[in-house]
Amino acid sequence: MATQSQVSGGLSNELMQLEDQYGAHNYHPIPVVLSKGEGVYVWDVDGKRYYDFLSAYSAVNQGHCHPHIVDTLVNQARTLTLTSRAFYNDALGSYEKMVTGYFGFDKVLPMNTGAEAVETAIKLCRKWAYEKKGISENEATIIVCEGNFHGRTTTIVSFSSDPDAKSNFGPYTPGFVRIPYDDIDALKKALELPNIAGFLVEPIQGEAGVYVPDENFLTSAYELCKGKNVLFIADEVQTGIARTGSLLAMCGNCSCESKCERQNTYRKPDILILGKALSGGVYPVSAVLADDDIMMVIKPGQHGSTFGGNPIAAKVAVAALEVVENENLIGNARRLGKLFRSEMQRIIDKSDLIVKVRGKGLLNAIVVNGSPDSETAWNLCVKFMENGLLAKPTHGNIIRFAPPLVITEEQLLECVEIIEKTIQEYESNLSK
Ligand code: IF1
Repeated sequence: MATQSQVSGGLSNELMQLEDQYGAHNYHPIPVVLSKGEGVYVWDVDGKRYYDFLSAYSAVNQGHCHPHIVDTLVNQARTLTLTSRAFYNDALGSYEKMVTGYFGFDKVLPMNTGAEAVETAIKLCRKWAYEKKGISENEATIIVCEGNFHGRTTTIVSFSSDPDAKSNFGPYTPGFVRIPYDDIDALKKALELPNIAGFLVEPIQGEAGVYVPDENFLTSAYELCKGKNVLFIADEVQTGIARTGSLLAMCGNCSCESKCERQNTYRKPDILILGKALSGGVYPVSAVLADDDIMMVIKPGQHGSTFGGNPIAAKVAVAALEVVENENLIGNARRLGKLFRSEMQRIIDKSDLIVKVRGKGLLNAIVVNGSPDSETAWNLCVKFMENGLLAKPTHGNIIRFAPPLVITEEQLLECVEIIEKTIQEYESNLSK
């Protein structure tokens, strides 16, 4: 007689096989089939509970299925879902007022996915360059960084340095120049090139492996761009919305009480790109924010999207930001991030398997000893899964840890225990 776990284990396998047979193979997921989420927890089809230490790549900062956000979604879904922008709707204007006030910009252009928002920012920057800066048409160049991840559209992968993201998707969109990340001299040199319109940068490089730049990089880069009348474009799709212990990794123009300790180093980007946790992970919502002298170069009919700025997105985004504010996710991410990194360092100091921890707020990563193409990081994540914690390697030997920002200290320390136990078990098996 098959046991419940064998039966449900069969259910997991059956569901994984469905995806394998009928879905494109554009992902290689950790072998777990999730069916429920609440706060920091997710459950698989067998009813086993896990800590979610990926948060859907920082889209679920507010915790899975946050009641305030889900109730807002359901209520609006029962009222009015989509009008297109051919007409006004009664949710968009108040959302636009709230989000521009919250981040300190004149205007917002609402989109859906992060990549759409990045594409919007590129178009905005180019149009501003031709119509305001006077760069000759079709000559605008945008500086980007090695190791960048800004999405997966053809234009965005055109300037990727990752062969997996880029190869065989050509011909590529011209108009981009790549410099090493966190390299002020390289930026200074690139700014001397002709027709430079903008500098597109992640304040912390997430996918590359949670690379936190030198503490003066963003401020110095901002000042250099200002001096050359080049737009500073901050991609905060992954680092924004309290994830790094500030409202923005750019030391956000916090409207929150708990001013970030880097507040005085804040430089307001010319164009700010948000996504992911702007909806708390319940609906695709992204946004591009800028002041009028930039945003108003786009005239009616020159850009848009069917779902951009729909009533559900507008209401959900307001609710998601209310949760950030009311539950002090900025302060929680900052405080528990420091605790997490110190606990990881304690583990590193007595481990040969893990060599480094880095990050800011609750966007962190550990570096596994060994070559980037070893299976160790993947195998360790499978062991984490068996011990009740879900995480996934970014590139090769780097494991990103990004729990929902609603995590408590007690829950975080329980996760540290799971991580420590798993590493110890893994190392002892290696030594056998
Ligand atoms: C995948 C990575 C993370 C982003 C930044 C724009 C976008 C993303 C800084 C585009 C999206 C997602 C995409 C998702 C996995 C995840 C990811 F591993 F791909 F690189 F987070 F690091 N800017 N990142 O991180 O936003 O269009 O996806 O809404 O493609 O596998 P999107």
